[in-house]
Amino acid sequence: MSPEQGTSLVGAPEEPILDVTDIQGNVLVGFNKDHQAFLFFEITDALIAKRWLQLLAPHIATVDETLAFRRLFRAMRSRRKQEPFGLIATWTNIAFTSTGIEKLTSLDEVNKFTSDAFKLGMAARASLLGDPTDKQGNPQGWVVGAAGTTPDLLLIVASDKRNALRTEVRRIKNEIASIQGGPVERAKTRGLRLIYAEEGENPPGKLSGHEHFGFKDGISQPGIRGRVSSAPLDFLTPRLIDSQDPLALTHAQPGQPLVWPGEFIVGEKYPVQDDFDVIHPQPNVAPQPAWAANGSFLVFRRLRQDVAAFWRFMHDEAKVLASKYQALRDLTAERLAASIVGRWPSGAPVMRTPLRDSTSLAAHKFAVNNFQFTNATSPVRLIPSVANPPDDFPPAPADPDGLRCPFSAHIRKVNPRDDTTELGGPERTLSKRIVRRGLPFGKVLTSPLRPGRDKGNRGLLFVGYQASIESQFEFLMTDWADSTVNPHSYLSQTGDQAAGHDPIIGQQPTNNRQRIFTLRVDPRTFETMALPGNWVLPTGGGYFFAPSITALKTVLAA
Ligand code: N7H
Repeated sequence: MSPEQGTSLVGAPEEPILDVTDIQGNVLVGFNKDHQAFLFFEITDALIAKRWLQLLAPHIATVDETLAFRRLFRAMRSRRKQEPFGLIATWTNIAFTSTGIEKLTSLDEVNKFTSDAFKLGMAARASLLGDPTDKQGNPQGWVVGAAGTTPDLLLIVASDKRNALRTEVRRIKNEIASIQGGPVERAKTRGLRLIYAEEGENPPGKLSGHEHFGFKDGISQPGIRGRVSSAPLDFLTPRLIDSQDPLALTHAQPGQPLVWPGEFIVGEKYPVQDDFDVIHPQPNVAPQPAWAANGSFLVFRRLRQDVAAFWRFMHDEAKVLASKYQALRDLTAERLAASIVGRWPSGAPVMRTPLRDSTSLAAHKFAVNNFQFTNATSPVRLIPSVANPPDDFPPAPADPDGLRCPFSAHIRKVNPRDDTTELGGPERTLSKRIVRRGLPFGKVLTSPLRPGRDKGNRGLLFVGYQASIESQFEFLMTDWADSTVNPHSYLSQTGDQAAGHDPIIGQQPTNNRQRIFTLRVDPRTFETMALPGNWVLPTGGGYFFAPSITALKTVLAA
C-alpha cells in the first residue's frame, strides 16, 4: 500500500471492504485507456452464448487487476518522472441488457430487478429523456439500441495500444466463431451476432483527454468510499487531505467528496448516502435478484456532437453580446463557451479564472477541481508527500447568485457541489453522482468554423455507472439537464429568472428542439439566449447491467 492511501482519522466511519476480485474493473477503477472498442451483440442461441461466456469469464478484468495496474503505473511514473514506456494492458468488461438477461435466464429473473428503466431499455425511455421525436436523434434512427438493433450484451475492450486492442477483439471474435461455427458478422449464424461495433479514441497530442468541442474531460469524479483489503487505510480512492483539515472526513481530494459505494455498486454490504449526513451512511437493501450483488448499472449513450454548430454559435453570439453590453465588451467565443461548460478548454474552472483560460491552473492536479459554487473555497491542507507544488492560484470566491458560473453551465447543472437545490441542502445531491467512463469517437475537427464537406460523424461514447438508473442518470437528465429551472434558478428583485437547459446535454423535444440558456450579465441584467438543439444528439444507447464475475459464471453462463 502506498503511504498516500490515507491516514487514520478521529471520527472517521469504518468503510466496507469492496469485493475487488468480483466487481468489474471499469466500474470502480476505470480502464482509462486511449483505445476502446464497444461491441454490441445479439444472442441468437442462448446455449452457445453460455458456452462462450464460460470461456470469456476469466478474461473479464476485475477491480483488483485494474487497480494493481494503476498503482504500478503511478509508482513508476512518479519514480521516473515520465510515463513508463512499454507498460501496457488490455482489459475487457461485459454488460447485459434486460433482453440479454432474459435470454440467458428467464423473464421471471428479469422481473426481479426493481428498475423499470432497466427492464424497458433506453429507447423506450427516450421521450422521458426528452430525446428528439423527429428524424435526427429519434431512437428510430439510432445506430444501435433501437427496435431491430437492440443488443443483448455489450463488450468493452480497452487497451493502451490500438494494435493490442484489435488483436484482442480479433481473438474474441475468432473464439466465438469457432464455438458457433461461423463469423459473428453473419446474420444467420446461431449463437452471437455482432450488431454494432465502434471504436473510441483519446485524441493524440495536445488534445489528449479532450472531447470534440475541445474541452478537457474526465477531471471530476466522485471519491468512492471503501477499502480494497482488510488493511484499515487501504482505500480504493486515495485520501490526500491532511488529517488536521476537517475536509479529510468528507473528501478524498480537494473538490472530490467521498460517496458511499452503495451509490455505484449493488449489494447489501455497501452502504448508501444519508440525505442529511455526509459522513455517516445509511444501510443498503438486499439486491433483487440476489445475484445482482457486486454489479452496477451501465448507461451507454452515443452522443453525436456538431462541433461546427457549437463554435459558430459561440462566435456569432459573443459578437452580439459584446456590442449589446458594456460589461461584456471583451467577450470572446471561447469565454462564452467556458461560461456554457463551466470550464475553459484546458479544464481550468471559470470559478477560479473567469476571464481567461489558465493552462497552469488546469495542469495543477488539485487546483483544477478545488472550487465550490455557493461558498468561497478555503485553502485545503494536503498530506505533505503530495502538497507540492502548493495551490497558490486565486481561490474561487462565493458565487451564490450565478454571476461567475451560470447556474446552467454544464458542470453546475450535473454537479451543483455546495449549492442548495430543489432537493434541499448539498448533502442531498451526493447520491446523484455517477461514475463517467466515456471516450470520443470520430476524427477531431481541426477547423470548426470551416468544416468544408465534413459529415460531422463524431461525438462521445458516454458510459456512466451507477446503482440506480432512475435516480442517477435519468434524474440528471430529466430533473436537471432538461429543466430550465432546476437545480437552481436566478432569484432577482424583478422576479425569478429561468436559468435554462443544460446547454451541452439538455434535450427539448418540442419547439424545434430549441433550448435556452441564461447568462447573468450583472446583478440586475439577464440575457436569455436561444440555443440550437443539434449540438449534442443521441444517436444510440442502452441500459445495461454489469454483473459480478460470480454472477457471470454461476448465473448467466451457467
Ligand atoms: Fe459532461 N463537455 O465537453 O462539455 N462534461 N459532457 N456529461 N459531465 C464534463 O469535470 C460533455 C454528459 C457530467 O463533477 C466536463 O470531467 C460533453 C452526460 C458530470 O464538476 C466537460 C458531453 C452526462 C460531470 C463535459 C457530456 C454528463 C461532467 C468537465 C456529451 C450525464 C462532472 C470535465 C457530448 C448525464 C461535473 C470534468 C463535476 C463534466 C462535456 C455528456 C455528466 C468538458 C461534450 C450525458 C457529472
